[in-house]
Amino acid sequence: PVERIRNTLLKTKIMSAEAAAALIPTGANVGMSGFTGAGYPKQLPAALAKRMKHAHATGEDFRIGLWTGASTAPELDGVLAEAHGISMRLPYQSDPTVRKQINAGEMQYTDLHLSHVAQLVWFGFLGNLDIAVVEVAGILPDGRLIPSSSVGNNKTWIDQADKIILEVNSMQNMGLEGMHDIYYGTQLPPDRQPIPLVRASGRIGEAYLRCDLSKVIAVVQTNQPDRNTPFAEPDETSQRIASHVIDFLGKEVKAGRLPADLLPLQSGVGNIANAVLAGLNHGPFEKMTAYTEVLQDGMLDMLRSGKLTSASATALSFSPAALKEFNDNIDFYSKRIVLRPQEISNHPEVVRRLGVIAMNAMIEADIYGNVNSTHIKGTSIMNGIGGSGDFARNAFLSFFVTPSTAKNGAISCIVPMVSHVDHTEHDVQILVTEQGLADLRGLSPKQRARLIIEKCAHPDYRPALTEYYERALRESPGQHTPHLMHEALTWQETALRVMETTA
Ligand code: 0RQ
Repeated sequence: PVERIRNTLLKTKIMSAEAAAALIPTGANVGMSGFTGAGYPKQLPAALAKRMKHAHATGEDFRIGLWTGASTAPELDGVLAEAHGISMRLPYQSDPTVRKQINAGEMQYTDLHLSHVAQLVWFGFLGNLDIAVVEVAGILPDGRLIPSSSVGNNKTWIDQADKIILEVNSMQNMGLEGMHDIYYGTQLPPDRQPIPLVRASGRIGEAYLRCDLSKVIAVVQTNQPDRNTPFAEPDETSQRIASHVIDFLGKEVKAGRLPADLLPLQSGVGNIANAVLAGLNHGPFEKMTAYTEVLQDGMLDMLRSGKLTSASATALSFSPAALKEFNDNIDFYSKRIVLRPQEISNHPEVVRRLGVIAMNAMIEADIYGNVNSTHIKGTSIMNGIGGSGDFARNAFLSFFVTPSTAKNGAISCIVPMVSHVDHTEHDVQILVTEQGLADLRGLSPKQRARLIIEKCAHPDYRPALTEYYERALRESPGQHTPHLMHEALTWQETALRVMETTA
């Protein structure tokens, strides 16, 4: 087998996960690697959770601030939450136990735009980063690190943390070497310079993470795969949403507003996103590119078929079948994929320069085009804003997609007023449900309302939404964004009762 740890000093730091976990004190802020189930440490968190449980059993408090790239996996978020060991979580999560503890008020959660996290740490706005725990694929003789299946915030964790623990995962393909582009040109204001990336596939950095070896306190060896959750085959709803999006893009090309090979694609995670990508893979557009956050199965298929010539992302999040395809053909894919730090993959400056086509999922939208991506009925978090805001505000075209109803039709995803706003009407250009597509570009609030109800709402809810809107037109004191303020959120209360009775 390939020798993964080739630096002599770091060889002397090899120890068990238990011994490394013993070096993390209670109250520490710990920056761990991991982005959408890729490249997270797999053994150290379990050993740390064991220590936490032991401390709690003897009446001691033992909790850490846990910072990551984005969501991780049961072996990280899951075990630490089960041990009641996370006091503060940021910036994005999707773990059921974490979510439960946040919504029960036991865990603090700071939901941040993913492109912001690194700079907030550099600015000193989040407090001191005590320890970095980062999975890598290998260590070069000179101590530089071969990044793993995600980059996320690892550059910042390694640069900013007082101490570093490395998990070297021999399950990660050594063919990952060279696929990364770690940009070291970011400065702090007032000395910032333009980020010199002018093509989605461009390279502006280095293939390795630099590492101050004197900060490394432990090296742990693991041999475990990433989370790799399978995808469901796109259902009819997802396919209908996908076909509305693809028809729209075709019309934009015809109208001369988009080039025939489109502009770099960004797509959120989940089954609708995959259905759109599957649709594009069989659609009319050729030689597309991607400038996205997470590279999922759909984009891998498009690279394979040649529809997509290159893809830039910060993480690889594959099903087991796609991972096998990736590993078996890594030489092919490594020429076409660039993995970057999330501050670059999601950077507003770059997203705006490249003219990215952004497609993200939502929980609900209101009749004026405000979008809620994060909250259930205003008070409970689902996952977080992730990168959706980084892309939506700065994109060339910004789509938000959802089925028109949730909970088997019992709840309308188009409502008079959203219960929480992540993307304001100013950042939302195109809303799509299986019912249809509302192109909101250039429209006033009142023009938007008519179109959203007509094109996106489910027929079962259209009459009630129309009735609300028409009464608002008659009774609202302001006629720019007509609302009945005492009534606008009653749809949320009704939905909450539906959810309570069906739970
Ligand atoms: O709940 O599983 O308990 O039934 O919300 O909804 O339809 O399964 O959709 O998994 O694609 O998630 C917006 C949450 C959609 C996701 C969101 C309930 C529904 C279900 C999930 P159950 P679906 P998805 C790049 C970009 C923000 C981050 C982002 C997300 C659950 O896409 O987190 O965009 N996005 N990042 O039943 C009550 C409604 C509801 C509702 C849905 N109106 N009322 N419940 N649900 N609509 C990626 C990253 O940044 C990492």
